Amino acid sequence: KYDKEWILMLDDWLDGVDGSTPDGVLAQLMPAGMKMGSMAMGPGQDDHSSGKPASPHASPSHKSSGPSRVLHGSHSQLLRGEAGSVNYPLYLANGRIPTQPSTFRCRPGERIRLRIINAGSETAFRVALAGHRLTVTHTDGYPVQHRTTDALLIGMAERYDVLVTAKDGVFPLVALAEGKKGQALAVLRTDKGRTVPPAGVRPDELDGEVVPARRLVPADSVVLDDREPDREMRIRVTGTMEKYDWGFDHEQYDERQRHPVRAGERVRLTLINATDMWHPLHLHGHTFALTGLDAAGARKDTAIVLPHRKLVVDFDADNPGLWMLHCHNQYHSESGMMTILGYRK
Ligand SMILES: [Cu+2]
Repeated sequence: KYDKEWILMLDDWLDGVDGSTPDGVLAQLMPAGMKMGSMAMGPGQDDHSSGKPASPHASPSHKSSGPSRVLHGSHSQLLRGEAGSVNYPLYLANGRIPTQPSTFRCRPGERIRLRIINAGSETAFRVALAGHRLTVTHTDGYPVQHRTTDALLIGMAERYDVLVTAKDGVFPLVALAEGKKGQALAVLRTDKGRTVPPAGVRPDELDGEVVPARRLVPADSVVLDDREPDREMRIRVTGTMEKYDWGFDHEQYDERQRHPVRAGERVRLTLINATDMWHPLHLHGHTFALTGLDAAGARKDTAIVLPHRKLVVDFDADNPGLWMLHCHNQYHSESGMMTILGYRK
């Protein structure tokens, strides 16, 4: 039970800042002379209704524009390597920059359900609320057994719900751009004063305990029942920052690709990260269970796989159709790290 709900939407932003565009930054990330024909989801390329494949040549909107946003040598201990390849001028919490943060007001002692969404394109956020511990109750919309933590690391498209009981005062909620320079800020306030935390404030909790998704235990109501897989699917996550050739099994996305399943099957999907970078991998249309050591793990639809590690998830094929499996690093997916799960008749 809770008294109030506080939704926190986190974002990384460059579109329109000093002439930058996401497509322009993608062009900066690609090695010179590389064609962009594998891109299928960009604006101006929605000519699929004509039956023609997307143009193999970069359209004018894909010319690099604005200053270089390419980030070299970022490092994150939590992400076991480079955190990202794009340096953002702005990190936002509920659409606001840190010098003009949004404020959530409540009374001391009230219990708040905080729903945190990483809507960014290329940034993991490490999130903490000064002076408070977080009680994690849900991830990606599915309940877990309550677990307290100081901070959470949230990949692109991941969602976490946490409970906090408000203390009395003014408390910065900081979303650190993990391994990058900058942060997003929002403020929890119970008093009537006018003080605003400085934009660069860094609560101690950010350097405290960070519970990863694999340590969460699903609530009894959503535990995936114990069942042997009918089908095992192994996919390698491939590509390098230098070539910017992100893909699965060394192939860039093609809309004819199919990873077949049949309705009714229990599927075990193993994603082997053969790259030097982490990826937030997302499956549409299903909610998988992380596989734990001796029991099914938390239910999720997006999960972080660290460099040279694997992510093993189980799901029930119970939603016939064609479903995207892709990296939720938008620049990775646009450069080819997408494929399709397809139900067989
Ligand atoms: Cu990726």
